[in-house]
Amino acid sequence: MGSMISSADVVVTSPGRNYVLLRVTTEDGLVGWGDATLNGRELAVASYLRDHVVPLLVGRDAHRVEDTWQYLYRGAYWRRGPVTMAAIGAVDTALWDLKGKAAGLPVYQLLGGAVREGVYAYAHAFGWDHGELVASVDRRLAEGFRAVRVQFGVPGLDAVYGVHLGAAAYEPAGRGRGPLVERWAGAPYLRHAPGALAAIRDHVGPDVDLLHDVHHRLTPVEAARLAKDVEPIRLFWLEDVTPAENHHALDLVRQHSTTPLAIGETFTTIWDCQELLVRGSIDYIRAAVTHAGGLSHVRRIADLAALHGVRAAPHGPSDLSPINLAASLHLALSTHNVAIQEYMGHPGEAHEVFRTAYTYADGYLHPGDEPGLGVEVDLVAAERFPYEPAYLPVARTVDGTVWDW
Ligand code: GCO
Ligand code: MG
Repeated sequence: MGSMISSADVVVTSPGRNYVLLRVTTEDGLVGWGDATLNGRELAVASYLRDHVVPLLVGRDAHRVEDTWQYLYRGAYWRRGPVTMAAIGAVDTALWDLKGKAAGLPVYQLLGGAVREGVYAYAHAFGWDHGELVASVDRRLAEGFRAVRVQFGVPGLDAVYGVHLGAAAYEPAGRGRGPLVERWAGAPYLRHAPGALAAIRDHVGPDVDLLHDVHHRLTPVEAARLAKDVEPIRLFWLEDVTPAENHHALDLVRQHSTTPLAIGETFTTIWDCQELLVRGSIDYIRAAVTHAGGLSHVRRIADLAALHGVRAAPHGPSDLSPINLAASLHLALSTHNVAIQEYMGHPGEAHEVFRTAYTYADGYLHPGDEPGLGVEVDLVAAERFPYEPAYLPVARTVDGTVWDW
C-alpha cells in the first residue's frame, strides 16, 4: 500500500491564540495531523520541524510509527527538552492519525480498544472573590461537570495564576507585547487558600471533585503546609505545588499530608517522570501528548505510572490545539490508568479552523469513531488567523525578585 510519506508541512495559525500544526501526507493522499504548540515559544518548534525534521520524514514509511519515534529521539543525539519533544510529539501523533485513517479505525481501537464508556473530564472555574467563584462553579455544574478546578484571587495581590482582578475571562498569554509581570507573595496566598477552598467545598457538598493548581509557586515547606491545611477539603488533587524540576521537594509534602498530588505538565520525557513515579511521590502524572513526545511516549509514561499505582491525567489547556485534545482522548479511552482529562475548551475562532469528532455530555468526553484522530483542519480558515507573538507572564515577588510562574 502507498504508505510512503510524500510531504510534511508546518501550519502556524492563530484563531484566538497561536497553534503550530504538522500535516503529514502520504503518496496515496492520506493526511495525518499533529500538534506542536509550545505556548509562548511557538516558532522555535516550527523551525525545528521545518528545518530539521521534515527533511527526515519525506520518503519514510508512514506506518513505522515506533521506528520513526526512535529515529527522531535517539538519532538526533541532542535529546529531550520541550522544543524537541513537541516536534517529535507532533510527528508521532500525525503518524497515529494516518495509521487510523489507513486502517479505517479510530486511534483508540489501534491502542487496544475502549476500557471505559467515556473519559471523565474536569472543567475550569475561577473568580477573584468567593461570589464570582461560586457563580463560575455553578455554571460548570449546570453544564454537567462533576469535577471542577477552582482558582481564586488573593487579597493584596492583583493577579494570581488562573484569575486576574477585574478580568472577565482568563487567558494567560498576552499578545503583541513582552511578558506581563505578576507580583507574587506566598504568605497571603497560604493564609487565604485553605478558607477559599473550604468555602467551595461547603457550597458544592461532598460529591463534586474539586481540583486546585498552585502553578509551581511554593517553597517545599510552604507546599507541605498547604497540603496539610487543605486535607479536610478532600481535594481530587493539588497540582504543581512546587517547581516541577525539584522532585525531592514533594517528599516533604508527602511526609506531611495525604492530599493527592499532581505534577508533570512541563515534563517532556519518561525520564522526567521516572523518579517521582518510582519513589511514590505523586498520585497523578500530567505529561501532555504533544509536549511529551506523542501518543507512543505518553502511553509508555502511563504504563510506568501504572506499576507504581499512579494514574495519568494528561494536560489539556486551551494552548494545546484540538488535535492534542483528540489524541489525549483516544489515549484516555484505551488506557487503563488514565484518571481524568482536563477540558478547558478553545477560543471561539478555533472552531472555524478545527472540525472535531469528539463529544462532551454529562461530565464525560468521547473521542468519536471517525478513522484516525477525528480532527480535520480547514487550511483556508487557518490562513485568516496569522501568527501574533505572545508571551506567558513572568512572576516577581513584591520586592522585585523573579519567581516561578
Ligand atoms: C493547566 C496549566 C495551564 C498552563 C498553560 C501554560 O493546568 O491547565 O497549568 O493553564 O498555565 O498551559 O502554557
Ligand atoms: Mg497546571
